[in-house]
Amino acid sequence: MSFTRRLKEYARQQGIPLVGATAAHPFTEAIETVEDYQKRGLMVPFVQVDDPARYDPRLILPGAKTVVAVGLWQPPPDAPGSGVARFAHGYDYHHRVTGALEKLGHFITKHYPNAGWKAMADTGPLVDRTAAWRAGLGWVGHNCLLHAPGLGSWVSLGELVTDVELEPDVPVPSECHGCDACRAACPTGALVAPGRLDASRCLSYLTQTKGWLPVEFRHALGVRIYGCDTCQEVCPVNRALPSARDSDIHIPAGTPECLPTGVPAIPGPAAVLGCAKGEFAKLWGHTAFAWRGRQVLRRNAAVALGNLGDPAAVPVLQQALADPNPLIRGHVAWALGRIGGKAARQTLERVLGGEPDTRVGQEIRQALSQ
Ligand code: B12
Repeated sequence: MSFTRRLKEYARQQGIPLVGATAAHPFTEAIETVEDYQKRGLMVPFVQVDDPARYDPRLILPGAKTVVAVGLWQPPPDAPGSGVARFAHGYDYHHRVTGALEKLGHFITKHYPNAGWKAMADTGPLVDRTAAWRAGLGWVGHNCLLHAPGLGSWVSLGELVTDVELEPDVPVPSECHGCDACRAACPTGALVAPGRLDASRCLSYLTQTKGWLPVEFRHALGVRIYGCDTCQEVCPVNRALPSARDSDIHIPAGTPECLPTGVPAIPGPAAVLGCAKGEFAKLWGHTAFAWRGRQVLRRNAAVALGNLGDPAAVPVLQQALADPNPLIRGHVAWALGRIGGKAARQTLERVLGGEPDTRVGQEIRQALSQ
């Protein structure tokens, strides 16, 4: 058996459902995609698009010959409707995917003691979806997501760059027939063209970004606290997947990096908003949303409570209106305005005179005028 096949066999034994290899050539598809984004005036947030290492594995590891891409399954959440998107449930996928890749790296070292390798899962400069597509893990749909046969787009990606030469895989043919259900369902029309996302309108981006949420998107955010799955949930390829995949995915005991377990259930928005400083890291330090910090999540939770419109949330919002952070007070004021009713209104009127922050004052006045 060739070393490539042994490596793949080992990956499967370790509970890694998707693994493939591609030559460490420049990522021309990603370069073309980014150039098109720039032509359209669309930003790609959180990454440095002009970093040449994003598109060339040889700049990450001198003498690189192969990129090994892996994908880990994102099981359906234990707590559906929590407002947290599927990729962010359970243990942080950055650690799980990197852990899985490191296993493969050690396997390579065992057979080639002088081999060089570097593992990354959204933690290095490379474009993960291009690596996965080239390595034959799946095809890229109109919603920009990589869909793997049998698992759909519910996969977290990462790759390992190595100077060992492995047999390359070939890209799999696309099963996206351009129905555009994803583009039609996007609540803010962020999928401006097939495979092109205006991140500034994307609800996933908005839940992850710092600062004040633009008022025009607050309704559309609904109960989302972190991420958005709408363009994946409506995809007919994802919908055709069997609902429970556990029996199909071989995850042996002792491979915690391949299965998210043991993380406390994500509670509703009231608990997130009320979460004390010391509690946040204790409860959610292991998740993929912890990096964004407590205040952004609390801001989103305030908006979610407003959108739920349940007057039972007024007491928790009243309390948060005394928060030292103006960002929280401002979004809480918006939520109280959206819930409306006598108690919410009286609370807003009571705090208006004493509010020291101009922006929060504006939010309160706007909320009262609703
Ligand atoms: C920035 C970023 C975002 C931004 C912008 C997303 C965007 N569309 O560019 C925001 C915050 C909005 C975001 C949101 C989400 N993200 Co994000 N994000 C990233 C990040 C860090 C970089 C993406 C990037 O470089 N974009 C620029 C363009 C060039 O690259 P790309 O869109 O990733 O890939 C394109 C090219 O590779 C090209 N391409 C690939 N193969 C081919 C083949 C041919 C022939 C051609 C022509 C082109 C082509 O088309 C791809 C699709 O546009 C990656 C991690 C990483 N380091 O790569 C995660 C990543 C893309 N995100 C991921 C996830 C899960 C999400 C969300 C689903 C999270 C959620 N539930 O809320 C949403 C989905 C939004 C969407 N519809 O895309 C996963 C995707 C997994 C998958 N199955 O595809 C990644 C890979 C993280 C990971 N390691 O698992 N994300």
